[in-house]
Amino acid sequence: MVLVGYIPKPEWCIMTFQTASTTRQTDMQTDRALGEIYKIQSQVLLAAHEFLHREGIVQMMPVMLSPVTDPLNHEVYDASIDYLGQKLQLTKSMILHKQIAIARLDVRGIYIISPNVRLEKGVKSDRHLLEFSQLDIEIRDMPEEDFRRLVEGLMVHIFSRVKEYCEEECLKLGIDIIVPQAPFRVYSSKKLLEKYGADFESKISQLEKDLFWITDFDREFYDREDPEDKGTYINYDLCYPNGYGEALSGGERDYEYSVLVRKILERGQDPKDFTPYLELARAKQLCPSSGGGLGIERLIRFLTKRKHIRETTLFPRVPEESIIV
Ligand code: ASN
Repeated sequence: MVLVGYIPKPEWCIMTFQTASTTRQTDMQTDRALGEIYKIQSQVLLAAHEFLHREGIVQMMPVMLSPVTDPLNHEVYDASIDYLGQKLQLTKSMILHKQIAIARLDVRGIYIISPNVRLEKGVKSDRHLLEFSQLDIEIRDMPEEDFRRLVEGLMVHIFSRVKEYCEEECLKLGIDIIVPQAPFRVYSSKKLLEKYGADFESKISQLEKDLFWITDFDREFYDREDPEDKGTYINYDLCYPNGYGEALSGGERDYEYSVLVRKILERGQDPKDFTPYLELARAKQLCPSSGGGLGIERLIRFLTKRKHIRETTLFPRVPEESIIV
């Protein structure tokens, strides 16, 4: 039995490389498009490391098991295991650990390339995976505007590098890289909601021609609420144009114990589910910071103009589909 033979070959790939030989040996299939996509992904990661290293931001390794993780702003199936009587959750995002780390370490900022597991409920979309990678960044004492400038620099650097160093791969995939123009346009979510209704993010993404920001979302408890203007949130999403949707989400953070507990309760969550994190907040072991997480597969999908996010990975975990290998 040859295992690779059991990976179904997506139709898009056969179509793209109809004339190319897809057989290396009689029983072994190669995937030409994915090979080019992974070469581009390698360049993306190299460029991200280079940019963040130059900025004095330090890489940490991901945490995969913990009694606490991101509550998210939507419901997912439970992804926890029992280890010797302790309930440990698979990481949904590194947010809580980022906040703990940035307060503990004497560094300007940290980043992690982290696997995230989110067992989505009833999600039908071309940009969700149950398991994906997030480039998660957190910078100490940084106002949101400075963080957005940093991310703009990061994106311009990544796109420029891919354009310069992946000419051959882009040609084979039939794509053209357009380097975004910073500063990116900024929209407020409240104004977009008035104009386009609940589905505003996807509507504005279809209309825009370059990367853009949307600010001020009422979502997870850790994103900072303006203390002078309750109901206003100092957070943001970075979005791709041409309908590709969200790229990064993040914000300034709340870090004071009483504020965090109030916001957890306001969201109908149980402070007990966050005990180790809240204990650190109570002991004043959290600090002001800004950060965000950039979805790697979504970035690759946008750069390589793939229709579905599944086309960016050899081992897609697509909501409501069984996992082959
Ligand atoms: N990584 C995001 C952040 O830094 C959180 C998330 O992915 N839910 O805010």
